[in-house]
Amino acid sequence: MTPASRIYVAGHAGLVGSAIMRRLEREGFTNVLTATRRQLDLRDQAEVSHWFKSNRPEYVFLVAGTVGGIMANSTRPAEFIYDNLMIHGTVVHAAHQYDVTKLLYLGSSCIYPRQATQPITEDELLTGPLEPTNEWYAIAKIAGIKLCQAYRQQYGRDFISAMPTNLYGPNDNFDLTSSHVLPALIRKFHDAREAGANSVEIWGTGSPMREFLHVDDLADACLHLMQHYSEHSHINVGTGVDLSIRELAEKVRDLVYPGADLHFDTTKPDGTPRKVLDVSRLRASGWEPTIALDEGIASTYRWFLQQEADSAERRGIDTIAV
Ligand code: GFB
Repeated sequence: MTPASRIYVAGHAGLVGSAIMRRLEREGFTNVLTATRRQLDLRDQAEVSHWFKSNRPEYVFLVAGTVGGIMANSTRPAEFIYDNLMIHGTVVHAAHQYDVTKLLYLGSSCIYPRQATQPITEDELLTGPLEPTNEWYAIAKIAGIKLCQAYRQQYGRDFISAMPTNLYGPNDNFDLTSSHVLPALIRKFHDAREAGANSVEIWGTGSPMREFLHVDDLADACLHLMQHYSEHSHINVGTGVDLSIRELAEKVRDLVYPGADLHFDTTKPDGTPRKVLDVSRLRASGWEPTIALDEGIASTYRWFLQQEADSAERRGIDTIAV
């Protein structure tokens, strides 16, 4: 990639896409292409092919999709499988039709079997049954990997896949019905503090183990892989370090609302018991994360507070205008 390369970020407004946009801007890339949902329905091959024909991107970050936490995944299976299958198919196919130089597709660590050997190496893919709470999303994400490999094999395309662990950071979704655990915990402890509540409800038993990567680290890894990785196999992106949901909740509690009690709601699902990635292949390629979890949670909470303040200010202005 050169500073003038035409780079398309599919999904630029999301958690990952917005982090890639910040990173590209910081690096001085001047020709970054985006399209809003209203301008381009990524599930529609005719629209996507037309957009590629008109805009001719040379590099594509395919980070668009319908995403969400354990509850959204288990209650909206049709959206999760259909939207993601279609988006992966249309964008990969158009990238081939219009001769994209390189495409980076982003999957998810939920592609691996529920009982995968930990830490999970790339070779664990398709070695056992998936976790039921996210199998629809996982099937679509696995199809995305296979699409890249098929176009690579049949047409010699430089399409690569990266599998990130659980992500968090600015622009995350803090809506409790659809969010992942980390933004949900920030929202819950914050709201409990505002309401003066004594305890906060945590879903499940608190024993599942998860690994968390700050999205700015992920964006950095994506640029690194776009520039230095060109293999048939997908590659894991994470820290290689995990902690229990209870430990995570305690961290967020200590930062946001010290003294609050944790109440575990065991009627809610735990999901996969453990999901920590083996990141030796990524490390061997010369990349390491730099944002420690405590620091990342603190900066994400500062971002969240700023959003809350901005939206309160907007509501105030609206009230005056009315
Ligand atoms: O982040 P999360 O929704 O997704 O949940 P997964 C992680 C763990 O946190 C689960 C627990 O054991 C949840 O039960 N948890 C505790 C909570 N309190 C909460 C809460 O208030 N909200 C949420 N959301 N969780 C996702 C997949 O799995 O991982 C996606 O569903 C995707 O497909 C993503 O792959 C990376 O880690 O279980």
